[in-house]
Amino acid sequence: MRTGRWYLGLSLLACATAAQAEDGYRLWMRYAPATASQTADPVTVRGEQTPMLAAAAAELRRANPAGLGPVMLAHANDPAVTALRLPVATLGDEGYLVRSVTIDGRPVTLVTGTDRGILYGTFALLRHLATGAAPTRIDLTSRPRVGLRMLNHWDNLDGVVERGYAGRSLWDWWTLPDYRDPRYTDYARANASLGINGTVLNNVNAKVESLTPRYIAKAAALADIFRPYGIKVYLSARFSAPVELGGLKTANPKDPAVAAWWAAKSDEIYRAIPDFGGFLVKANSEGQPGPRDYGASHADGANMLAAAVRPHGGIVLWRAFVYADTDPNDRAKQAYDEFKPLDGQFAKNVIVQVKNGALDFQPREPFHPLFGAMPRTPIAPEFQITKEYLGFATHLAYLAPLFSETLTADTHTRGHARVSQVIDGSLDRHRLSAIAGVANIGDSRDWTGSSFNQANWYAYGRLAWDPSLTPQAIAREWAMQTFGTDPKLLDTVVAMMMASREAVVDYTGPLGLAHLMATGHHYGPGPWVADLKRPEWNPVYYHRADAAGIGFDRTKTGSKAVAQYAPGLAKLYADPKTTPENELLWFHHLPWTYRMASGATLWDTLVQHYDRGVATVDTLRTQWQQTKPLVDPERWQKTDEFLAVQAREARWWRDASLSYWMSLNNLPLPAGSPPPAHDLAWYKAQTFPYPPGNPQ
Ligand code: BDP
Repeated sequence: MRTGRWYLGLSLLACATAAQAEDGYRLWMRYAPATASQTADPVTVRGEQTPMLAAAAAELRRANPAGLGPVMLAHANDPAVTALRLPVATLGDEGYLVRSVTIDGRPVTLVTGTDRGILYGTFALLRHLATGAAPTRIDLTSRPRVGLRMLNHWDNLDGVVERGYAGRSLWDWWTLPDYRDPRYTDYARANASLGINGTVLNNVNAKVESLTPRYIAKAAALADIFRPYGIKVYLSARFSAPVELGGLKTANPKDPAVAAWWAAKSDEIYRAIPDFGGFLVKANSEGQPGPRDYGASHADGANMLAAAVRPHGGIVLWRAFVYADTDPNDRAKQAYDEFKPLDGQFAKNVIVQVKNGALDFQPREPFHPLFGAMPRTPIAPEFQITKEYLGFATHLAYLAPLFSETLTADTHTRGHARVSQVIDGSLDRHRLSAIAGVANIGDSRDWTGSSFNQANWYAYGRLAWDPSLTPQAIAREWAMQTFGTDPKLLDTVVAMMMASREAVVDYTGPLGLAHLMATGHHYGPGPWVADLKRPEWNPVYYHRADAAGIGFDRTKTGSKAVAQYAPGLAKLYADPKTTPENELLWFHHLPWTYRMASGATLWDTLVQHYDRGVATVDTLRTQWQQTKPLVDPERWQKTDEFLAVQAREARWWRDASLSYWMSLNNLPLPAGSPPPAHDLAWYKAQTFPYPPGNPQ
């Protein structure tokens, strides 16, 4: 008896632990274990059982949400659906309609659309239920605003992820194509749940080997796994491949032999991957080869590749992230200067991919002036989901406010068009539209290196589907699915998320300062760095601080970058009084004693921001403490320890930055603001060999 009870007790304990053990692997798809009262098989699939419908049905069976009752997956043209006269005409290729209906006298939840629509509708239904909706009287309908919703993996073939902070590459190139890690399927499920429909497998700093038959076969294996989840694969292409792989003397895009090489290469890829998406290209940027090496333009290069994939329905995503040390111009102006004149010259299947800001994924940048400036060219924004400049995986920084800030920005072109209207193609009636996010995914058990980093993958996907969703609403639905539905927990977690990005801005570079990070790894502070070989790699190039003032003058007395914006906006940016305060020093060089709208000096205001950043992180820690009884121990503990790191490092950022600014301006700290913990020499002496994600 005693032994029996002991066993029972132990197994109950084991169950409880198993139920509570969470390592983050399941992301936001934490389906509850089935209970006896649930429908044995909740799904019927009408019509042809395509692989995509099978994937959708499998997901429903896996989730088997409590109380849902029977679900029917049926194409919008199925007679059972047409008989219902539902508003399916506007769903397009990917939209869905999910509704509680009666078919043959039986109540069912109908998920309808195309194959893809049904897949996305299935995930929308599961999200709807996981975020607290009642399983009866369901009525959901949505279609994506942007056509190509892509992840860009900066994964190298040796498994190192450039700017990756979540372990090594998820792609085990060595064992592919023979071993198909089940994790690849889980990756596809997670992306499909958000509506992501394309993935670039390899780094934009591309190695030519990814275009060899050996690696094409590996990419084909991944494409096979992703296909039922609606995800196409793309490859980053190295422009010099015809020379390095093909043995040609040149990669000049105007040379017919070069064009023929790419056409043959494309044919070869499409034989292995019939629905291959196309190429992403980083050309003539940071040492990458490109058409400029041959006196040809970016349009010449892009169009030559576009012609190669065009017969197969492929596209080319050509990056506008270009700047040259030979160009004395403000680096933030160079992409616009080079690309704007090419508007109208790109082939129909080319999309120009533009970083959200003109510099490089900073915690805050004004939106890139190319948005709205190339009406004859589809423009895709590129966001960085991985937090190269926002504290890697350790710091909590919820990025939806950053993404959304760009997407909702008023371009002041053609009325007050938002960036989202430019990039979704609606403003200029483009057939193609795309959005790209540099992935934060690696092989770490929780995929992204921290629980809260999962929210950035999630938020990117949700905004790619619908750029008008609010960061707050996305945070709440993510938190509900990730941590649970307790209202106190949700309020706390959402409040933490919503404050977090601004905190990072505050302690790293407030009021429009940018690129103040230390060399190479971009993790800690280095505003003093002035010795790198290219001027525009040095923080001093960006802040231009001296005894008298701080900031980069981009007005007509400076680099004139303001003139790249539409006249209405350029006018606002031209005057410090009408420039948004959070972008002030991006556009203006001002005296330390400049009076802000509040009446306080610029210096005192700057210090207040640093102090506020540190204080906000302290608050995040306190808030997280309150969640302890409501979150499973494993995820709670890791987050708690990371927040302690962030609190320490926010102080480090503040103290190092203030020490440096004070060494220039000799001003005292405002009353109540504590002195830095160390002197400037100490901060300058800190080194961090072998940081993750940093190409060596
Ligand atoms: C910078 C990164 C670098 C990337 C580059 C790019 O530091 O690793 O290769 O962007 O986007 O932010 O190409």
